[in-house]
Amino acid sequence: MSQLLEGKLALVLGIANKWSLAYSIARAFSRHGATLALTYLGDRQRESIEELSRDLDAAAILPCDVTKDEELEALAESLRGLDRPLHAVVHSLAFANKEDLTRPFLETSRAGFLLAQDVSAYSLVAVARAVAPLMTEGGSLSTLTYIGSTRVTPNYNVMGVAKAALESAMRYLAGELGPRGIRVNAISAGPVKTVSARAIKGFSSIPETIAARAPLRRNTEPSEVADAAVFLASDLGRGVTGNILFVDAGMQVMGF
Ligand code: IMJ
Repeated sequence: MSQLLEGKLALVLGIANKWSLAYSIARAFSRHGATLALTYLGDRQRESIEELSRDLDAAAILPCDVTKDEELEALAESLRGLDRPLHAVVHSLAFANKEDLTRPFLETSRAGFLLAQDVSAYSLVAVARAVAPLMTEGGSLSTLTYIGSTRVTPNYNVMGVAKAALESAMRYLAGELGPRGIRVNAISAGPVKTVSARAIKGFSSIPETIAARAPLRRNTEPSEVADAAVFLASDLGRGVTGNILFVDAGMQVMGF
């Protein structure tokens, strides 16, 4: 196995369970030699993330609610305590109220809109501000997005608007952090059966449609998303910033 991330410290936010894309990414990072710092949301997830990370080289498992500035500051402080530079960050989290992913978009409440923006888009800015000072040797910050940011996708609704903001924030951060050698990119993954996708009305018919229409005639595997994240975090990605890398079996190019 090539050790593309040998000697690097990587922070991965967004592991909720074994289906999480963040978990596939953490495993791939670990296989490629990275040391990990992982975050979880709330005490309920602490045990499951500890169990999931047993086989990984995790230097720290830390609580982090990205809507709370104090928790982001505490996260940065804990990472500073590891006394080594941070090289890679993966932001793989989103949230919208379930009702905003089922009712017509027109019915989106102000509070629901702001919640989706706060957790799913603003958090990239907040995380970047908290941890960029630790990335003293430069590095890579990657987030996860979805085609629903630019195309109308049934039920994606308020999340589509949040992903549009996330992608734009990614570009502005790339512009500002580039001079410090920090690259910022997004991976736009094809639909993957994670818990947060399966919770969606009508999701079960999507894999069949993708397999019939995507150029590769199949669905996206979590390991493919993880390998793209390794590329972006590694020196192989050194010339890439401000980009959206589609890992979607080619589905993005189809018009119909
Ligand atoms: C989510 C909603 C509607 C359609 C969707 C998705 N499709 C896919 C997703 C087609 C692939 C998954 N996705 C890309 C997401 O970003 C999911 C975000 C999400 C999911 C939930 C479910 C449970 C909940 N809140 C959520 N917030 C965000 O309560």
